[in-house]
Amino acid sequence: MKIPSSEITPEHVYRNRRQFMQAAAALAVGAVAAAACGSPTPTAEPPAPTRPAPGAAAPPTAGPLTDELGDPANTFEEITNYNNFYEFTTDKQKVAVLARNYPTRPWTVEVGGLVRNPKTFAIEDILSRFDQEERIYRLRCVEGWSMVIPWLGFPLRKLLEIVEPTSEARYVRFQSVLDPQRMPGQRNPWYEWPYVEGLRLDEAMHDLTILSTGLYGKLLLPQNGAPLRLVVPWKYGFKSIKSIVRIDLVAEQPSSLWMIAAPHEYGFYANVNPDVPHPRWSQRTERRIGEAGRRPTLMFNGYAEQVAALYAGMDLRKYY
Ligand SMILES: Nc1nc2c(c(=O)[nH]1)N[C@H]1C(S)=C(S)[C@@H](COP(=O)(O)O)O[C@H]1N2
Ligand SMILES: [Mo]
Repeated sequence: MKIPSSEITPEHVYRNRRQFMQAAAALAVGAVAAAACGSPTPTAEPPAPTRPAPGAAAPPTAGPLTDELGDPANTFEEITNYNNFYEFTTDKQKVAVLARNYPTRPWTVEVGGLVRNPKTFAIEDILSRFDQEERIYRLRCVEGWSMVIPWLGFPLRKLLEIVEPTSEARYVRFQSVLDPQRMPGQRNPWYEWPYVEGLRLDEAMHDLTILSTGLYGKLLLPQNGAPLRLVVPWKYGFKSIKSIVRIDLVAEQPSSLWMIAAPHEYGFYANVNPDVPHPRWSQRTERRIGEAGRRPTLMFNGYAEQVAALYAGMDLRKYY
């Protein structure tokens, strides 16, 4: 299935159609999943956007596409052409091209470890089983840039509830695909592949923590971590691991790729915090992609009200 570029929804159309899309998202993604099931050819292309039937009443006009602070979403172009995905390259502007034909079908995600009900999910199963909601989140990279991204996804909690963590489970460990044949960056010996990340179980169960399958109402493109990636909006972007193939419930705090590569620079928590500098630069400000100048970085990336309680009593300079 090849979609001509004329089929890719221009953003202003997406913005106006958004309320309709929100209602239709679950259905639309479900339909795509069904189609992918019957199709022998894997495709890295996004599905055609769902349109109202010809002659149907125009969808209600949605407000501007902004986050809850009123800041506009970054453009689809920006979000899909400025990426960190070290499996391909460390050059943010070349990830999109190098990842373009990365096959994301067939794809399965094994969920196991300390659970009563280990399960392997096919991506089609994930797309049809969980209602896909839109979440407009800020993404703040530890390097000091940020974007506002309209993700499509579902709370990680819903998947974890299905596998039933046992009482010994304290952390969740996530693993990206290992594929050095197709991922040139994985031949770089500076990093311990595959990419691994982790969350404390209560962080993983928090409602803001989602598994994302799409953005701007379309399935994820490879550069954004298709077909399934984590999004934890109050943590630095590197926690939001892409192209997940394995999720384990574990008793001990997992070590991430970044903790192993540079332990004094990257800790397990990685909560966005303007008061805790990176050893090599300040975290007080950030550059919003598409904006001139810099803006102040917000505690927990602006989600303090929702998540500060998770860290009550912890010294955030020590648990960085
Ligand atoms: N597997 C994997 N996941 C990853 C990365 C990576 O290199 N490999 N980079 C991280 C970093 S540093 C950031 S800032 C975000 C960027 O996500 P985006 O390209 O979708 O904006 O992905 C994160 N997830
Ligand atoms: Mo990042």
